[in-house]
Formats: sequence, C-alpha cells, structure tokens
Amino acid sequence: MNRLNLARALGAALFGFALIGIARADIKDYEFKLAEPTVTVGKDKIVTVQLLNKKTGKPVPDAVIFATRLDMAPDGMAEMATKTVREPGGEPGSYRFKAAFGMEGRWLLSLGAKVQGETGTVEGKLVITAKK
Ligand SMILES: [Cu+2]
Repeated sequence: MNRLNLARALGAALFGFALIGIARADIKDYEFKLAEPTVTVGKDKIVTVQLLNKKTGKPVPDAVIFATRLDMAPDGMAEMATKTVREPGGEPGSYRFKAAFGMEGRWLLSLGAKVQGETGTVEGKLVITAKK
C-alpha cells in the first residue's frame, strides 16, 4: 500500500467510525433539566424535570428513575434532606416529584435514570432555589 492509498483507507475508516457515532446514542447524550429553577417554600411542592437527548434536543419518555435525593448541600446543609415522591402526569419525557421545601435557599436534586436501549446510567444533579 502506498502513502496515498493508506491515507484513503484511513479516511474511509474514520468516516465509518463517524457514521457509527451518529447512529448509536450514548448514555452521555442524555441530560436532566429543570422545567423551573425555583420553587416556593412549603409542603407538597412539585418539581418537574425533563430528560433530554442532547443530540436531538428531544425529551425521552419511559425512562426508569431509580434514585433521587433532595438536600441542601449547595448551602452547606447536606444533612438537611427531604423526601421526594414521584407524581404521575406531565408531558412525555417529563418526570414530576413532590417534596416539602422547609427552608429558603438552594436544594440539590440528585437523580439517576435508565433509558430504554442504553447501557449505563444517566446521572443528574440539579440545583433548585426555594423562595418565599
Ligand atoms: Cu437548610
């Protein structure tokens, strides 16, 4: 194989890899986003989170959310945690949680999700500000 043919073969191989990269989604292509960055202090507040495919920009329905924690770590109160309960309803690709925000300030919502057809876990850490 001369230099030119080698370069062509290499180019073709890279192009092939690029195609595979486009066709196959990766668990890193997904992210959680808050529908609203703030919430009012009090009981039974609803937090809505969207799971998005970053490549397509589209919401991802039917994910299995299996780990959630809500605490005040961003304001130095990691031990101040509150319970989250999944709430039904919302748009496809949106996931709702009910929680009591007992104090003004920044709360950290930690999430994990399994997406159908993907290996690995989508992890998200979202800061929600509770205001009066
Ligand atoms: Cu606190």
